[in-house]
Amino acid sequence: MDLSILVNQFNVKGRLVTLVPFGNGNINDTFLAVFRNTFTETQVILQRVNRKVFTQPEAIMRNMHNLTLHCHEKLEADAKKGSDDRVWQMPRIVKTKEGADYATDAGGEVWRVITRILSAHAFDTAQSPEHALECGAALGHFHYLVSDMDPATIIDPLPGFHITSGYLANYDATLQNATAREILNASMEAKRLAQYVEERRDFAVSLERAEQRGELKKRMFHGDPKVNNIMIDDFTGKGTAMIDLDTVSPGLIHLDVGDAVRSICNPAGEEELNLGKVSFDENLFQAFMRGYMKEAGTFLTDGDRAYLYDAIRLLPFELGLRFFQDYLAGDKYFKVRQPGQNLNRARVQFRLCEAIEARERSIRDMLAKL
Ligand code: GN1
Ligand code: MG
Repeated sequence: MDLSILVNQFNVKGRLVTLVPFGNGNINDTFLAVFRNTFTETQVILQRVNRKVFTQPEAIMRNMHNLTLHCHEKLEADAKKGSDDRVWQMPRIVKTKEGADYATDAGGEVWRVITRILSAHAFDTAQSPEHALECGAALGHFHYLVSDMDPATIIDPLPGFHITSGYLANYDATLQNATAREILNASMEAKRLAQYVEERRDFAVSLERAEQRGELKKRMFHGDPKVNNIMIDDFTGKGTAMIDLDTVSPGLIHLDVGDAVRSICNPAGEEELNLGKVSFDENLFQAFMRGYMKEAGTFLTDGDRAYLYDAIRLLPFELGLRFFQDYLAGDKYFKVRQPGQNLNRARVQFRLCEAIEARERSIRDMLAKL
């Protein structure tokens, strides 16, 4: 179906004047739609929910409905109190003209429209320690927002998401396939990465084990708090909203901290080709953690703190493994613009994991001082 006909099914004031691809997401297809009337304009985000990844798109939309219901109420109550130094925001669902949360096209694809957070931007890499600090504050505030949400109102959006043992099993299963083995054996870099995985199998399950022993408890988490999912106010440089809310569900908040750190503290970003430029920037790390602790420090338990280093080391490993498995399986999960892109993404994450391992002492010291 033509996208302009589709977006016109939603309840937005004015006439559609622009509809263009938007952002750098690896999963959903995202567009910016601008509607204008005589006096002003409204900008909204149109998204096709990727059904190959989110096999129950209706559940995703139900979750978003319940999440925004909870958070908007809390945000507005806080705004009334006036104790914050800013207006924290969260996008809302724009309903169809029939009053539904999403539209389904003739091919069964699920489309939604959400509001765009205006006068704010997200970046693909951390711009400065100040930016990293604001990313930390935004994640911490998000954890505060969802901390009292009833987990029963959320349907698991992606069973097995962030269970590293599952990704290892998936990787092993992929390597049972002859084509995958051929891809692996065709490249020195791929073989080097396979060796890298072998050396870390035990460590990869350390958080799962701690959770099984009862040392760590699930709470509501974001699931994908990378730097380009954190909106920064254009006028103040302060964090204003977390976006990309599909994976919000009960999980270990460590994983959010680890995921944010792996994306914020590597100034080269996820697509760098030159591994010499991939690094773990301790200034950005320190700033991020300071911002995070300011908003969320009070609800971290001793157990949480004890496993923060492991989470920071784990997330780049896990994401590298996911990219690598997808490369070997023929790029079925993460969108690619060129062949070999998922292999390179894996190289970057494993390099970052190495940089973290090399700085273990100073990272642990820094965490102990928080
Ligand atoms: C995916 O869609 P996007 O780009 O925000 C992925 C994350 C990864 C990220 C890496 C549902 O997120 O887990 O960290 O790519 N999301 C899902 O860029 O798998
Ligand atoms: Mg995402």
